[in-house]
Amino acid sequence: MFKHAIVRTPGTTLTRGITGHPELGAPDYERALAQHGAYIRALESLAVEVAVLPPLEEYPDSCFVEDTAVLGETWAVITCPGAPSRKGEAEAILPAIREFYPEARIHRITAPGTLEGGDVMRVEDTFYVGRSARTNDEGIRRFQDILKPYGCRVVPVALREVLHLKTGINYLSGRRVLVSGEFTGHPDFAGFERIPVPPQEGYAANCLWVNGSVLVPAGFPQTEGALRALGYPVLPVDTSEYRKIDGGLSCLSLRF
Ligand code: CIR
Repeated sequence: MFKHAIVRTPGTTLTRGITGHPELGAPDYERALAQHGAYIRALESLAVEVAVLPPLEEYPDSCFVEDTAVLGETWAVITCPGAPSRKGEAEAILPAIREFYPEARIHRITAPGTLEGGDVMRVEDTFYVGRSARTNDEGIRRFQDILKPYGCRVVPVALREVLHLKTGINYLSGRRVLVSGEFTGHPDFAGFERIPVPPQEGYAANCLWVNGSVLVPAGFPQTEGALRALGYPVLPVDTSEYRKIDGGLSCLSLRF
């Protein structure tokens, strides 16, 4: 169960967020704000208390708070984002983390290590970590050292196509994962029940399991139908403006 979430309101500079898909155009700020509000309400409807942080105009991608920390029940890890323009976001999330965790349980990934939370997928006490353009071996090693005393296991996963691990695979519950592209047949996840999203709905692999329900990006009927058929209550949430800068449902919050 998640009791809390932390989100950050996007700033107007969101329109300059990093993107691998410039052909989609820049996000519409007003629409992005409205979508952010609806996202918060969806989490609240699932009994999650949401802490909303103020915009950080100097960091265009700072609404994607998931990348700045990894949060367990009793510990927190502040990451070291691999994207140069996002490095300062890690320091900026600290005050919010201190509201929930004692200093001795707040750990840090430091340079030359890099790690972004979008590369970390938790399955109970195992943390799968994508080795990506944003997360390097040193970052994964450091993450492993931090988590070991807490009895958690870290499994590195090499990525080929996606930005972050959770761009292409997300844990639902009951050893079930939603997968797209390279994860459809990935050997590291052979022990899971894999729910494939069709190639034209690849973006919807980034769904978010929250307290028994699943938030699904709006506009992906086959994925939505597959989840409903599995018995999950489904909440469609429109993330069209975040998609333009490679963001999805999970990136927009830290949940714990
Ligand atoms: C970036 O490239 O860093 C942002 N435009 C998107 C971050 C998405 N975050 C995530 O998947 N966890």
